[in-house]
Amino acid sequence: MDGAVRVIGAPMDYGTNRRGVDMGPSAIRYAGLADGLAEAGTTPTDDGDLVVARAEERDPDASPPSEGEAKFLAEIEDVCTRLEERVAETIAEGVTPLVLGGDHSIAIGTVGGAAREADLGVVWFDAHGDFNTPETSPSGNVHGMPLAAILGRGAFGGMEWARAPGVREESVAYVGLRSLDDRERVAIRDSEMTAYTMSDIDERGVNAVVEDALEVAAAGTDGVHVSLDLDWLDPKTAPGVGTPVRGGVSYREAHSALESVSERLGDSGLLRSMDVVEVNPILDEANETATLATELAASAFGRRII
Ligand code: 5AB
Ligand code: MN
Ligand code: MN
Ligand code: MN
Repeated sequence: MDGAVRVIGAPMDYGTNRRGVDMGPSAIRYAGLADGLAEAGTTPTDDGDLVVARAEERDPDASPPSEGEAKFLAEIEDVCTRLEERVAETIAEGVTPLVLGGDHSIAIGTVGGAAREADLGVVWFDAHGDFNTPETSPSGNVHGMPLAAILGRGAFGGMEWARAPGVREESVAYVGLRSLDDRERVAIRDSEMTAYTMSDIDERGVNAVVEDALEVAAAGTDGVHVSLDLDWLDPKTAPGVGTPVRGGVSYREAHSALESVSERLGDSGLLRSMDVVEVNPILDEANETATLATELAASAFGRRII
């Protein structure tokens, strides 16, 4: 893909209880991200990382979350609000933002920025639905809630910073779901989103499913945000994630899927933004998952073998 890509690191782990995803941006860069993006034909620049305080630096007097509350929500609001600004500025300059997580709650900021003054479609590559609300979450972890936040579900309906009015439910498509909580499953079924599960990939093959998901997200929108949670892949291929679920896509299927992204969106300029999240170097094996994240981002931006 021609064009400028700006890497933005969001080293945040407030949204999960497995510490270590805050090191994701470093690990992904170290795995050769800039070279991969250049090989894809883009002109990459690196905007560095957002400043995110470690959980240990948090005010010890702050009250812990109680039942039905999202953990670290004020901290996540602070980071996502700043990220949203950076993403919106980047797009306004005609540059495509590639945001490195961090846990998946950073997508609230990325999508918020990308959906500013635009109708945005979203393709969500994930084992999980990330559609819990503070009321339905079994864990209180906000990385299981970003899509509900973006769409203003439950308590998020009253949180201006979290909602992205430019995203309509019918423009959101999941690819590869295989782990949903009970109330989350009902909420997804009752929503206007399109949900392709691993069974759909088994039956139809990954390319057909991804084509359809991209069609859903691109129809009637100004561009598409691609959110890649590394736990979308099988844990044998991507071991460095905090919430692994077996039965995910293979190395080749993942590459093929992200190559479809660049084919369908890259040439037409419809890839508006992307985030790569949930890489946890503490749980990884020799930076394997970060390397995979790097390769998949390069595929999404158009890297080919020949
Ligand atoms: B991820 C779970 N549904 O809400 C919850 O990795 C897991 O961003 C969420 O997809 C996984 O805590 C969040 C049980
Ligand atoms: Mn996720
Ligand atoms: Mn996930
Ligand atoms: Mn917002």
